[in-house]
Amino acid sequence: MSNKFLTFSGNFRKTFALPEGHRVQWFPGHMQKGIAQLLARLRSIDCVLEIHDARIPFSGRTPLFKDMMKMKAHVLLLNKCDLADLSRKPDIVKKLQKEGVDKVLFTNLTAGNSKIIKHQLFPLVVEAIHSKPRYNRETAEDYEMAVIGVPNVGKSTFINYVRRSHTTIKKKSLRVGAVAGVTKVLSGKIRANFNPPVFLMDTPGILTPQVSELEEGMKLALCGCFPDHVVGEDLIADYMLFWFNKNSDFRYVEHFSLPEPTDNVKVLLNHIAKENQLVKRIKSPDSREHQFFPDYVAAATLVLKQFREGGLGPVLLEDF
Ligand SMILES: Nc1nc2c(ncn2[C@@H]2O[C@H](COP(=O)(O)OP(=O)(O)OP(=O)(O)O)[C@@H](O)[C@H]2O)c(=O)[nH]1
Ligand SMILES: [Mg+2]
Repeated sequence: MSNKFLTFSGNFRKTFALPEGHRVQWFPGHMQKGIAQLLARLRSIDCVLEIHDARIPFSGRTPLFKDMMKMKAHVLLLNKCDLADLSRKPDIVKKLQKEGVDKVLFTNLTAGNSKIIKHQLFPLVVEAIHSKPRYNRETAEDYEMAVIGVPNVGKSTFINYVRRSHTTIKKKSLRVGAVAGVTKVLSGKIRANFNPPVFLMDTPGILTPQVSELEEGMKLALCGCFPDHVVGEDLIADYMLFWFNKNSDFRYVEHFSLPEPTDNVKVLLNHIAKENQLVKRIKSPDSREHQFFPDYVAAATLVLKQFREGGLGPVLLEDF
């Protein structure tokens, strides 16, 4: 954290609010369909492997997944650790345990070789499976897992990674992408290991139809779990600014070469638009001449890209 502004006595907002009429909500038809398909296949699944973003270990996990956790063996993978501040990892693990999540792994799927996936994943999954009744699958020798989670947390990347590193199968990789909603349908069984025999099933990212807590929704949006236009690029950038200021964390000032901290997102976006010559040309209806304005959406898109690529350093977007 940059110390230079630690004594800055700006009058920052204490709470975050959206302008009237704005909501953080995204529940397209493919999610509803995905839930129905997933529930229909649940009988043949031994374990749900939930992937979530390590920057928000407690926020935004869909209630449906918490219910599934009670019925099926469950392992939580907190992914994108390269972007997360994990200096309080033992506290995170403890809090998750209190919430009933006792099998957690921390992963970074951009690293070429994950020792955690190589050595810890399958033993933990097998342990989880044998700690719960398997009912109709009691005598099955293979293990079938559904990879579930909110959008854009790395579910498809994980399956590609495991298949590549644990098998010799040369098949086309699943489609992945840095935007929410790339996978829209459940996949078939994908072999992910020979011994023990493990099959994975990819699923579309699923959100709750109604996000009840505004900040929880904004954290998901900041981590890219919604398409940006659904919430608004400038509003997400505003939440980022709010969060940094609230935590007296002024890394953004240095990173974006601002003269000092600000609680006004327009100041930040104006500055970025100017520095990067991001302008919008609009024809005046009266004079029919072109007028030039800072392009706030383009500036906010740039801010979010840098945040999500880790340009501002690792973060943990939780208060606990
Ligand atoms: N920095 C970082 N990026 C990751 C990691 N794992 C996956 N990604 C990136 O995250 C983005 C989303 O990955 P996907 O695998 O498509 O995510 P998904 O959960 O399948 O997303 P949906 O299909 O939309 O639900 C891609 O740009 C990946 O390259 C990670 O550990 N660290
Ligand atoms: Mg996917």
